[in-house]
Amino acid sequence: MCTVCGCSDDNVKIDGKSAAGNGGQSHSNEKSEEHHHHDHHHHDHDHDHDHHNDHAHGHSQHGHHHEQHHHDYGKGSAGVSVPGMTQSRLIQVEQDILAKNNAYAAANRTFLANRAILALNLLSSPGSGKTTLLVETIRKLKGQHDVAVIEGDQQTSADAARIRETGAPAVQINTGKGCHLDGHMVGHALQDLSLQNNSILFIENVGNLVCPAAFDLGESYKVVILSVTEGEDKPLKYPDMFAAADLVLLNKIDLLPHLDFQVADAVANMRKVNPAVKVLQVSARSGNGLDQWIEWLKAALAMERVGQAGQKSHVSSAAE
Ligand SMILES: Nc1nc2c(ncn2[C@@H]2O[C@H](COP(=O)(O)OP(=O)(O)OP(=O)(O)O)[C@@H](O)[C@H]2O)c(=O)[nH]1
Ligand SMILES: [Mg+2]
Repeated sequence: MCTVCGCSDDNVKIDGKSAAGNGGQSHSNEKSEEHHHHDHHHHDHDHDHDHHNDHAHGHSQHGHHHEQHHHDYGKGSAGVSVPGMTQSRLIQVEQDILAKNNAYAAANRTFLANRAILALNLLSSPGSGKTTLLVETIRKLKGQHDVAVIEGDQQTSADAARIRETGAPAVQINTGKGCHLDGHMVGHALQDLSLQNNSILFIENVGNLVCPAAFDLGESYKVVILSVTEGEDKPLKYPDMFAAADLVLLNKIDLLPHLDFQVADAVANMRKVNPAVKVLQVSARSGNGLDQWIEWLKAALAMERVGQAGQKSHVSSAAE
């Protein structure tokens, strides 16, 4: 969440052009305002008791009391800790940020639904294979479905360039210090793409297993990619991301013979935080499992078309 990571949208660029002055989505003011009060507030970690005592105790009596060195800064009601901010103020700031984001996301969702566009928010840690998977997916869909891509990264337009090589249109959003895409940025990018009705829009989020989970972009589904090199424990360590997933793609399965990664354990961990989540095993490198993913996409796209029909019968005006 932004209140923890300190990310800001001050330096957002869409296809290299500044997206500054972006209508109140920035929360940096709220943060800096808090910093002015820094000296006057006592932080209220009720769990943050005198750790020096714990330290001394652990070593003098038993030597290896590692559990006593566990400081849980997520135990407060806000689920996070920021020096100088009370838990209730933190909750208020987060609610304000997310309410603004949700309004932009809702507008995006209406825009997309009116065109029966299937929009997928692709989320993962850096390097788990989002862009590689997209390139291979676009190749497989070529001639069958229109595809467009919004690429999110802190810096560079390298991923948008990789997508454009396939012939699909792509817009690059650079988030600067920001660690996630938000509804406002995606709304701008939607205007820059000439999207076809009943097409597929892939939104590659910034590589990060934490912050992007909280930000609705107006997508139809969140697809989380976990690669087998990252370890089976990731769903337990980053539960918010896996809890938000509609589909998990377990990527790089071509590497399994070289690793001691246990697929069954990884899936069991995903189910602990998201009991109903669908999991597909794929390799963007070898192409293994990609046909199932393509089938999932086609089914979701068909649903989108039905959704549009259902919505149109209830909506009399074409207003957005
Ligand atoms: N062996 C193997 N390598 C893969 C696979 N998919 C991606 N890679 C490699 O993993 C590396 C990272 O892939 P990217 O597609 O750039 O990953 P990403 O998630 O888009 O990365 P960021 O955009 O930086 O977050 C590249 O070297 C890819 O070639 C796969 O299925 N198997
Ligand atoms: Mg990428």
